[in-house]
Amino acid sequence: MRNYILLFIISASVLSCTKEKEVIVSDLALIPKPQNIEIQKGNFKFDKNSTLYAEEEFIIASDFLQEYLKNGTGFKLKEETKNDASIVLEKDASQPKEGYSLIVSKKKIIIKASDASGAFYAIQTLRQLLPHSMEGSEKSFQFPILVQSVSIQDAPKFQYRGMHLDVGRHFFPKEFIKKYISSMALLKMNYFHWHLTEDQGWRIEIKKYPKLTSHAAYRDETLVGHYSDQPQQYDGTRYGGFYTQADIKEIVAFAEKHNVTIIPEIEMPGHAQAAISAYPELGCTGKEVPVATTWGVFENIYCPNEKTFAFLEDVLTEVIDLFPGEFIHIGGDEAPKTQWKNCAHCQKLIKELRLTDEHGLQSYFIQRMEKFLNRKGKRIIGWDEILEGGLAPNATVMSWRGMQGGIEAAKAKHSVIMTPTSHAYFDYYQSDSPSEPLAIGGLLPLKKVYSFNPIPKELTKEEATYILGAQGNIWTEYMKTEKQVEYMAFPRMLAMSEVVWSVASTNVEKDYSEFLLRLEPFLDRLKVLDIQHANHLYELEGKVIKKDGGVYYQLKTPTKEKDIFYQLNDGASLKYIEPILISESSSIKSQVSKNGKILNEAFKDTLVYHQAITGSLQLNVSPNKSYDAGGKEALINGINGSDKRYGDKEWLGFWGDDVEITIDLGVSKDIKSFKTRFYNATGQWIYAPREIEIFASEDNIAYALLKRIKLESTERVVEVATEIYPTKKQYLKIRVPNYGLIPDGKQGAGNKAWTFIDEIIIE
Ligand code: TNX
Repeated sequence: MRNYILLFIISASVLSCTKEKEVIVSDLALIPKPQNIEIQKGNFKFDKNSTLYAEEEFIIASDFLQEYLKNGTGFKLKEETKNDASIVLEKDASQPKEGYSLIVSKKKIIIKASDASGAFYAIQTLRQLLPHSMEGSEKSFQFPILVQSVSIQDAPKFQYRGMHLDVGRHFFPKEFIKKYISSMALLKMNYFHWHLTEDQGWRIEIKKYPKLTSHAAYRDETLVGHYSDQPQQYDGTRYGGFYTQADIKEIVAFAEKHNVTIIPEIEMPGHAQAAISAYPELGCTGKEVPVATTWGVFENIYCPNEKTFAFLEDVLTEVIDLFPGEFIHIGGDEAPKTQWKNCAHCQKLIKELRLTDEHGLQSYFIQRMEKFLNRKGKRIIGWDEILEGGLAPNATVMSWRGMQGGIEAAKAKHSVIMTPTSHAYFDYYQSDSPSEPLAIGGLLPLKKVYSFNPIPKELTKEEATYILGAQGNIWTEYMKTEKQVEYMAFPRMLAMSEVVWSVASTNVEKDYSEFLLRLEPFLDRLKVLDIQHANHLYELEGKVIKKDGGVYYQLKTPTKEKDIFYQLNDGASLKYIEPILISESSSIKSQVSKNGKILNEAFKDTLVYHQAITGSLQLNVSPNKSYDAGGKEALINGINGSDKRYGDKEWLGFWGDDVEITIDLGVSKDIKSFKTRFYNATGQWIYAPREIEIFASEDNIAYALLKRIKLESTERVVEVATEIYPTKKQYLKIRVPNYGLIPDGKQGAGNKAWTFIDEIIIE
């Protein structure tokens, strides 16, 4: 049961005498949404006579408020006794961990918290109740400010509310890191996962190993365009940068004042080519290698020899001194074992330690580093590959290849942070629009982030307590500038803040549109903060629905109070009122407007009215839950998926399964041709099948093979189109065997490949 009020409307009778505008919760535009809000009548008048009392323990909260007011208004609150102050931050041991109560009344603003985090978050809520124009630093804001009277009781859902940033692929200066951390604080997020070392650059000064910064922090040049563009081209420009230990201390102190803990990541044993480039003895071949200039997974990984362990212990000793937080991330992902397989020392070690294989050796590597870090009072986090070959005893697992790693780890009573590619990879596209800037691939629209539930159904209540929370990841292969990072981070980070803070949604459709009501005004706050953000709020969603044997096209726009206009087959522009009946192949163009003003680019959809559209379909396995947004019917709804993004609701994704699709056309029909499409994105582990088979039947029992088609194309979208010797049948069966395990040398080698299937067109 939700114990907060969604849309609390002040009673009409009160309003009619005061003529005040109705205030509803969404007007307050608070993100993440507090657990419980009750709006009261009236306002608190905030002016130069307002005074402050704050308990000593709440110094980060009171300092933040004073600093904030000084920037926005040029004014600081005078301190007063608890009784006389108009803004009071007091200790109340009955408040939940990191939670608070905030009561704004005509006379006072009273904040109660049991810990410093709670008090800090109360101030962030108060900040969001103040006009967004105060976020500016012109000191020009005019008093008095009327703050809405309200009573808020709030606490986070998860203790881990994270954002990640990869500074290895592209380097971002100190000031930007601070800006990123301060936007996390505004959203009550508390862990900044700082990915500091990569194949393409080492970014943290280590005094004992100066070549890590003089050499490993720079690459000769960088790939231009997308990794899959052929031929590959490079910019010929040296690129790099790093943080000095002084920079890091400054950032850590800044983060502390924003109630954010930094988790540094020092990758091992993979993603280590830059370090090996500086110190070739850390690799198994001893050969010189360049700092990587392209993206992907590299075979030059640390060799598990004593030199490497001494190096890593030295590095981590300096890292520990810089970062006071409990966690150190040691990576553990994407470490191809080719060199370990061919290295005499590694093979000897496997025998000596009685390990089964190279995975066991990786596990030995991580466990040894864990022991070292545990002795120093630190806990390790690793990507979910650290499950392979045996999990280090106290490790926390970051589940990125879906939720499965997290499920396994939680069942084994290990702490888990959920950050699956399907819902947490903010380097994926956020819209299907052709005008989106180049990104790595995939599709992760805002709504999908919002719909994320970090607690998988597979876990019992007890097991679920091991899920510490979730995190949004920003990998920066395709983000060269600060503005680009912000564009990818916002507004998805706002949705993620709600996933980890607020009560989980039980009705995504309803709650998402309420979230958008708060998001629209919140974007003005981001603007004043000079934070770039994407805006796809006015994009239309088209959906085919089938009713009483008819096919209809439904249009939806997620925000309220908008009109939709559409043109069917370039006909007259009509206002959209209800789903449109479709009886032939059609094109539909639509646009959103508010008060006559058009808000978005025209959205175009094409519907192929084919033989199977009125039929039904069965699958032998369900598509993966992360890629089944359109339901199985999406395969015969007349609409093709995007050419560029496999994550839309038209593509169905299957992980490792052999798929069998049975289509019932309803009655026997003349079948003359068959068309479908598969996706290839090896960087995302997606492979078109090697062959498919098409069968037909009249009774759904005896099937005859119509065609076996070999697929060899490596194009992003593999089109299958084949004529069929005309045959009159009611049922079709399509067999799509999975590609198999991902071959060596490719990203995700050894894992199961994904299969993505688009519309099946029968004519
Ligand atoms: C996989 S997530 C990676 C990163 C890439 C990212 C791109 C993870 C542990 N490894 O190295 O940047 O995909 O989406």
